[in-house]
Amino acid sequence: LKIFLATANKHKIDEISDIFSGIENIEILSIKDDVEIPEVIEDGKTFEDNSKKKAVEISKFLNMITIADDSGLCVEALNGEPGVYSARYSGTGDDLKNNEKLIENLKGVENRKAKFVSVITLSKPNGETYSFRGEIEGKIIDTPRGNTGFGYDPHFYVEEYQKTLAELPELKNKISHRAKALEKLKNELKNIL
Ligand code: ITT
Repeated sequence: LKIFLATANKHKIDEISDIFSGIENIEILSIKDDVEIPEVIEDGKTFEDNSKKKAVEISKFLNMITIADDSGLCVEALNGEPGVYSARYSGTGDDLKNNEKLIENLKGVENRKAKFVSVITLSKPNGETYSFRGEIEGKIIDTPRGNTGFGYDPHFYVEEYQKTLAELPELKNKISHRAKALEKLKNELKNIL
């Protein structure tokens, strides 16, 4: 069975393919397989809304079972920002600029508590959807550490491992928000399909 992974973010494709590997009879396809997909406007107010929208629109377009991830960083002292606006927080899609803006906005702020959220939605071509949420807690550090992963990873410090997600290449796909959401989907996959 082929499942399409609807994302334009190559880092997500790598992570999700890795987490989802080794499931019998399932083959993951993405834009890396030269499938062209239209852009989906992410105008939802929640991760759930945007995740569903991406999965449903692409599933209908391709007439294929499709999964999508909508994710982001929620910082407690910033009232949950950047949240659903994480990808373009600085007004650009540039990770370094987004990180700069985050650290700027946290200047002098003591409370550094944050979480990553991922909502994974599987949609069937008839529009039936199944959504799963995963979260990981951490704190934002000013000086970036590590060079793996993407996005805000170098600033996201995980207390339990005393490292940022960008310093945990082996572990990230076991402990991340995305891994947790996908784990829930995996457990339900037989019932859903
Ligand atoms: P698609 O919509 O095409 O999937 P995108 O990158 O625009 O790609 P989102 O709208 O879901 O995806 O935005 C997610 C942003 O949240 C991402 O660009 C990062 O800035 C941040 N983010 C999400 N997961 C992350 C992770 O595991 N590590 C670091 N940053 C992450």
